[in-house]
Amino acid sequence: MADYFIGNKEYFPKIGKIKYEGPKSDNPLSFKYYDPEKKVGKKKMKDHLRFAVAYWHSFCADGTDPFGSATIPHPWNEGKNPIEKAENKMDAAFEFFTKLGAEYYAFHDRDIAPEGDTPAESEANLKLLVKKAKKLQKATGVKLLWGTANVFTNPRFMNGAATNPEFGVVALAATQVKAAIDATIELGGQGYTFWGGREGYMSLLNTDIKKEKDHLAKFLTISRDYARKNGFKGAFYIEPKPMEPTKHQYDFDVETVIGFLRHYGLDKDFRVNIEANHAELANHDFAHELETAAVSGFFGSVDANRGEPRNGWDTDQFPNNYYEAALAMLSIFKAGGFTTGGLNFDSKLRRNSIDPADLFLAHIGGMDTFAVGLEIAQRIIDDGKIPSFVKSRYKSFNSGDGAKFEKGELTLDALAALGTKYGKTGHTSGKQEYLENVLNQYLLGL
Ligand code: XUL
Ligand code: CO
Repeated sequence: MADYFIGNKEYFPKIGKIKYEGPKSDNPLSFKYYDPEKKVGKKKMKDHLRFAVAYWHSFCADGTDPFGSATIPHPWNEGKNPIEKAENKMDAAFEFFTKLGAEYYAFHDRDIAPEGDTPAESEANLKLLVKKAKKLQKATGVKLLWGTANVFTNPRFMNGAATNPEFGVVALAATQVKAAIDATIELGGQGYTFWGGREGYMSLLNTDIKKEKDHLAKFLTISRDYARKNGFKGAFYIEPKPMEPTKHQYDFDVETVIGFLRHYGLDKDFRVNIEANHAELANHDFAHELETAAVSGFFGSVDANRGEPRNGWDTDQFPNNYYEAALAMLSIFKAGGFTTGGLNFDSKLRRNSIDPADLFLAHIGGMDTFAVGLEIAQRIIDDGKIPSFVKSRYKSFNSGDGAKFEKGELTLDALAALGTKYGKTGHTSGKQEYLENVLNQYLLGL
């Protein structure tokens, strides 16, 4: 066990390296489906899935909810001062990543380092912890999927960060974003995420939407320029979410974000980081958001979690739905798979999951779910029934007048004349139930 911790203290002493033991294993602390080295199609499972642990949920969130205080013990919070606590937390985090076998992690500036009294002090704290993270990354081989800045928790951001009506707050947000970009570059991060938590509005009575969106675009443009100038080669992600905490967020869903990026000329550098629970809040399927990004070339990364459909807020539960994961992986395949991105568990334990093992069990369940999803998606492609059905559904555009229409060679007059000639057509079944049965057959035949 000692092989898997590198700090001064072992934080999960009863838990060793999590191994693949197969679906028949009775050991809860083992993978039933996720077999990192197993080849699926052309790549190993671990290289398809690129799992990341979200620092904020796993090491900062303590079960607090609007009605009650912390329930989940965090032994790493013992320390003489905020810096020592942050160092302990980081030791615990890397012990966890390594024992779990997640090759990536993601953080906000404030997750890894405490805020100081001034921007300069905050930046110095961050630099200190980045130095430690660099050492731990080197010692463990764990890599940074993406970094970001928390510009939504501090009360100063109550009216927004980049979209704040007060210029001073926009400038203060810049101190954090600049330092978080520096940290991401220093740690070899493969992406940098912007989740516009408070970039939206609560009431139109006090809001100038045009100004706020212009400011957001300006802020993103200069952040990109700064990062590129300083050698950042990774992807920038916008993470869509329709609401919560604001009533309406500007990055509502994937289609909205794509329109925004194109309008402001940011479409070359920015991609989307799609979160399952956010898709649900926008009244979309997770796969709808992935597919929308895939077909437009905007697919970047994924925040893997699930919501509770009957609650209607961002419950950030660990994913456990094989059906949804299979459809998600199929859309990810259509996007060509991950390049800079990965599956980041933006998921948190329930308030009453307070055993140290629960954090492992939750991630094991999420990883197994996507391993199954991956196998099913590969099966859909290899078997070919579903993709070839979709292809044949559009075959009337492959030649003749249909092909002419696609090439823009038919005027509306000409098209209407053809319609008159065709007369009665269009009575072809969409076969949805058949296709759903095929998908179920793959799932049941695991
Ligand atoms: C909030 C959310 C964030 C982002 C990063 O809903 O998803 O944790 O992923 O700021
Ligand atoms: Co997220």
